[in-house]
Amino acid sequence: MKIVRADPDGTALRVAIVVARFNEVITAALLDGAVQALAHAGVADDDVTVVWVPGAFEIAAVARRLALADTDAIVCLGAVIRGETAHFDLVANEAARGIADVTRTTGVPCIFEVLATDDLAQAQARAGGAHGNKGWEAALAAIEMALVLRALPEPVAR
Ligand code: INI
Repeated sequence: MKIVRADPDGTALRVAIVVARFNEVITAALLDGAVQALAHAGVADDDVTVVWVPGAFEIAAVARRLALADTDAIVCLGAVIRGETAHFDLVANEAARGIADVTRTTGVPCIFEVLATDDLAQAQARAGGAHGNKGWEAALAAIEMALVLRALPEPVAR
């Protein structure tokens, strides 16, 4: 039996973080958690690229560009907070779909950490509050996915 399970060792990995400015009070805290987790896991400071984009809707376009460059994994950070219009659903759904598409079409793992919450308090609880920091978790997931994919056999043409 072959079991593939990665240790959270980020040495020699290049990781990008794409972070939305919208709801920056939340996303900056997620970014903080992600950057700390990458350092904790051994990713060199020079191997981390942080790109700010206007909102969650724009994350996928930048993630795609980074995936086509020298990047082993991408952490996508945003916060979509429910308002009174359908904009919430449109932004949250398209961000999710766009980010998943980048992973599917490039093979570079993009970790989806766009919080979608009913209110600011729920977002704060997940950005360094009672529910921890989802940015930290996302960074560790990025390292794990990069290493798991690296440990698997190269794809063959079918
Ligand atoms: N962008 C977010 O990241 N979070 C939100 O909650 C949000 N809301 O609610 O509107 C939001 N909108 C902006 C959107 O991501 C785009 O930047 C904008 O529509 C321009 O394309």
